[in-house]
Amino acid sequence: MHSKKIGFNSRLIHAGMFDDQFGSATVPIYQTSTFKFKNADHGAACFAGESDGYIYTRINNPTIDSLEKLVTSLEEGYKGIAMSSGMGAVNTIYSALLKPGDHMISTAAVYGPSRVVMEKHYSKYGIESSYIDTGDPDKMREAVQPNTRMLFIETPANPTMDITDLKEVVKIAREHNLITVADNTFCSPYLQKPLNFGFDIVFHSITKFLNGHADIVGGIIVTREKELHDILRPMMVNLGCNMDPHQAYMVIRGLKTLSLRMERSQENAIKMASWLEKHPKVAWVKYPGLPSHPKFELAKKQMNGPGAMISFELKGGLEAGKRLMNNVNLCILAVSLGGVETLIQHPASMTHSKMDMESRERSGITNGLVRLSVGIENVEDLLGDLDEAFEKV
Ligand code: LCS
Repeated sequence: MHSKKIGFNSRLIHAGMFDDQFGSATVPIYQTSTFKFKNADHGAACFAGESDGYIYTRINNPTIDSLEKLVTSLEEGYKGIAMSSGMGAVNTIYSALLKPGDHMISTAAVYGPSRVVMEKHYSKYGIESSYIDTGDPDKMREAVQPNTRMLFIETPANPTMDITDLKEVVKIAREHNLITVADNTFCSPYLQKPLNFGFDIVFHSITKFLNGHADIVGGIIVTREKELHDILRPMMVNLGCNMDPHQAYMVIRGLKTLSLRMERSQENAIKMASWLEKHPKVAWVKYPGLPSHPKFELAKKQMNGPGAMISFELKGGLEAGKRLMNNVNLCILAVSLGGVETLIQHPASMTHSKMDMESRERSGITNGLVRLSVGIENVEDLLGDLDEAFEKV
């Protein structure tokens, strides 16, 4: 069932379902690498795309199909392509849609590996890229070159929480005939649907809010039109970054509670962001739900809520960051995000510690920056944990 007529919450439960032979009320796991053809002609028809029969799990699989249909329905797109990871999605997009001599414009604070793989590896094949403040449409226009082919946006960006105006991106892309790609990992389709703004491609690290339980790694791409899907899908198959059926089942299960999880995490995040903003050891808080966020009004327009990700800057810099990390108990000191458990991390001493300070600061990763992915625990317990940890800072 892929119906836009039923509501978002109903789609979370039903949009991935299909009629299996035993009438299972949940999507069955087809844990197989390969599928039996009825005969040689059937095999030939499957390969020719003239039959929708299954062939081989790297190419297609009913459980993975279900997840693809489900997320496509949530993002209101044409079709989905599930992946082994969010980076699988990034690489499928880069390698399928960019060729030597092309140029890509990307958000300056884009997820680190999305930039590293482009600058270190795709550059070897003559693909150029610029990393700019995509929150400023004038800067985006200035960055467009005759060979620009793609605008690759992450909003809110990880971990700076910078917000890009989706409508402006599409406007600029249409002026210059560019492909638009949105990393929607921080929002999930519960909060933001870039395809409805005219984006060509939306993708996720499914590891995060979509799965929501910090127990699998995966990714998914959804396109608005058939044309790009037909280019991206064979690239995923040939790169071999397919999802596994069991992994797809886990995500389908996790997705059922996406709205409930997002609502509860967001409720906690709103309280925590306000608490942090008043804390004497905090220099500033960047959360789309606070009027102090530079794009507060835009966030209200293009997101259905401020979400569950908060960044804040400690007055005490690097040392304060380490101390806070070493003294939390309930908040888990770990990378990743978007699960039911609250995670805290300090990019300068953890994920970005290998970057020199100047480049880090240029990307907005300041010494005292802390990122919180707020979960669904009792908020008073989370605040109590932070309060105790702050005392040691
Ligand atoms: N895009 C964003 C915005 C991400 O946050 C991540 C992972 C990815 C893409 C890549 O997805 P993956 O391959 O890991 O499924 N973000 C992580 C983070 O912030 N900490 O650990 C991973």
